[in-house]
Amino acid sequence: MKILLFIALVSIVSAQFDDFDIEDYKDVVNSRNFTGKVVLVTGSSSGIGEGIVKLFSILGANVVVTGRKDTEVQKVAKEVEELSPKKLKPLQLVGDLTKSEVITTLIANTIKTFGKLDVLVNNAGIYPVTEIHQKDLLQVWDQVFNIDLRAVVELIHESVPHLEKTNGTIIEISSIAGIQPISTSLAYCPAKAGLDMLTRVLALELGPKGIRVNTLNPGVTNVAKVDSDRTIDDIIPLHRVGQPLDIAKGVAFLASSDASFITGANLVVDGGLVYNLGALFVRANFGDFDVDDYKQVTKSRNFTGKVVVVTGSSEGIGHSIIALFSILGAHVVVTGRNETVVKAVAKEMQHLSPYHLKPLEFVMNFAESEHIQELVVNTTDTFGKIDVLVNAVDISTATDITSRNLLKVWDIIFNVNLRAVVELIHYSVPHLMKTNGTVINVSSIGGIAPVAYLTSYSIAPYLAYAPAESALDMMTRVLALELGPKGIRINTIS
Ligand SMILES: *[C@@H]1O[C@H](CO)[C@@H](O)[C@H](O)[C@H]1NC(C)=O
Ligand SMILES: *[C@@H]1O[C@H](CO)[C@@H](O)[C@H](O)[C@H]1NC(C)=O
Ligand SMILES: *[C@@H]1O[C@H](CO)[C@@H](O)[C@H](O)[C@H]1NC(C)=O
Ligand SMILES: *[C@@H]1O[C@H](CO)[C@@H](O)[C@H](O)[C@H]1NC(C)=O
Ligand SMILES: *[C@@H]1O[C@H](CO)[C@@H](O)[C@H](O)[C@H]1NC(C)=O
Ligand SMILES: *[C@@H]1O[C@H](CO)[C@@H](O)[C@H](O)[C@H]1NC(C)=O
Ligand SMILES: CC(=O)N[C@H]1CO[C@H](CO)[C@@H](O)[C@@H]1O
Repeated sequence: MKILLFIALVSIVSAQFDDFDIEDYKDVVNSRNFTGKVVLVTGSSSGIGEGIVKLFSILGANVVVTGRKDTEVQKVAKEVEELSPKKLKPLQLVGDLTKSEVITTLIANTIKTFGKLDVLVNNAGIYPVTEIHQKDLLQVWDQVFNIDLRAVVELIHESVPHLEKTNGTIIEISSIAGIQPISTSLAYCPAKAGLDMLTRVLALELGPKGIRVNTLNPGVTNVAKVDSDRTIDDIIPLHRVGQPLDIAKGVAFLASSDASFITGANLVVDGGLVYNLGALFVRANFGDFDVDDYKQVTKSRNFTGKVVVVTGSSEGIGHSIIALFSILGAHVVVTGRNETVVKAVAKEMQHLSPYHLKPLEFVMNFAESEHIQELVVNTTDTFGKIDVLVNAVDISTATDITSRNLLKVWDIIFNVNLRAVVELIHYSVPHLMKTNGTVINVSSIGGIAPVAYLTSYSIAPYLAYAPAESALDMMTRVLALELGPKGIRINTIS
């Protein structure tokens, strides 16, 4: 019945629209001819970016070569010029994309030199090893998020007026690490998950403006031109690591007219590796539980003797969570920005507690590093330990790519909804290890599917919120790999 209805709908739809002209079919032969197009690729002085810019030059485009090292940019620019069928001279730009001036100059010079922009490829990125316990975690975290995500948003913000004029397209180079967590990539995986979600939110906002936005997720790619690692080759279903050309071909496809109906997509170019990462991990077999473990389940809702910290617990969801834990017998910590409210909630919790336990009151601003550290110190000073950490602070302001205060909203949301959470977990882990504790973060369905608020006639997308929540969900998965062996469970509720 359902199938019949579906077929009926399809035929009604196809009756209303004409198919493309036969000339459009014939044009597919020329779809990889980028003559007359202007293509900007960030981080194109080496590796994957170098491969992309070279391929576009061979396909006839005017290209922009960018990178942080002058000599590398010059070398690649020279090679690119030789590869161009018409020996087109590329524009060169050396600079650090985390600086706003560099981004402004990059776009201004591209328009000055070539008069327009057709294809923007955001490829520049870094992927240092990061784990929750490392001392310089927040410093590395900031670097990764600034380069891999924030600079991308800023560059797109500056490019949109130009891409609108050309029906241009944006391609983000992400990673399979944005889809599948890797235990030593605590910053990289969430940043890439955020990037993938950014693509989906932008597809909603920029589609009506004629701009397509897609993501390409490479797997293990050989950028150093050395013999690849046998073990990696073995677990990749196609039995070899990728080459920059494999990625460049995917980008050329997404940029071409062959992809004219594709937006908001993830194109995975990894030889099938993403589905086989599990082969990297060897799992031990555990015996069944004792029957007493089954009986313990009757007491599983009794939190007597447990210490529960809930951020943002003076209002909303956080307030409800802490009320339930108080009723279940736990010691709780009430946090919030407003002292009067924190005091009132603490009093209410004491009343709800079966033992009339007095909560710890903690007035704080979640964007302040010192407050986060002090929260952990004061909790352990007062109660001697932490068993459960619930992150329920949440800012969900809507914003969009053209908004003037975009980066201001972006920074607030990423600082409070994501960076502060990482920092709090960082300080809590030594204590949670002692109690086999658990971390729960309250995320949002906004981290799973892109969200747009529908006001009467226009949409106000969650351009910053959805990527931040998506990054948070991915951070949970990376931490689950790292903290599991330490006896700490971590989960997200969306
Ligand atoms: C690409 O298109 C240009 C003009 O649009 C044409 O001059 C050129 O011959 C084409 N190149 C190829 C390889 O078909
Ligand atoms: C962009 O696309 C629209 C709608 O398909 C079309 O009307 C317009 O001519 C295109 N503009 C350019 C510069 O190709
Ligand atoms: C919860 O456990 C504590 C001790 O572990 C016990 O004293 C208390 O009666 C239990 N509460 C309930 C409601 O079962
Ligand atoms: C704190 O909350 C109280 C009660 O809701 C309110 O009257 C007061 O204005 C708030 N203070 C600040 C600084 O927001
Ligand atoms: C944390 O504890 C210290 C020392 O007891 C105290 O001075 C400080 O006010 C507490 N911080 C907060 C935010 O309650
Ligand atoms: C934590 O879990 C380990 C392994 O299950 C166990 O040996 C240890 O006693 C537990 N520690 C606490 C404090 O519950
Ligand atoms: C600080 C924090 O709690 N971060 C995330 C988890 O919970 C909130 C509430 O839904 C999320 O939106 C936050 O981003």
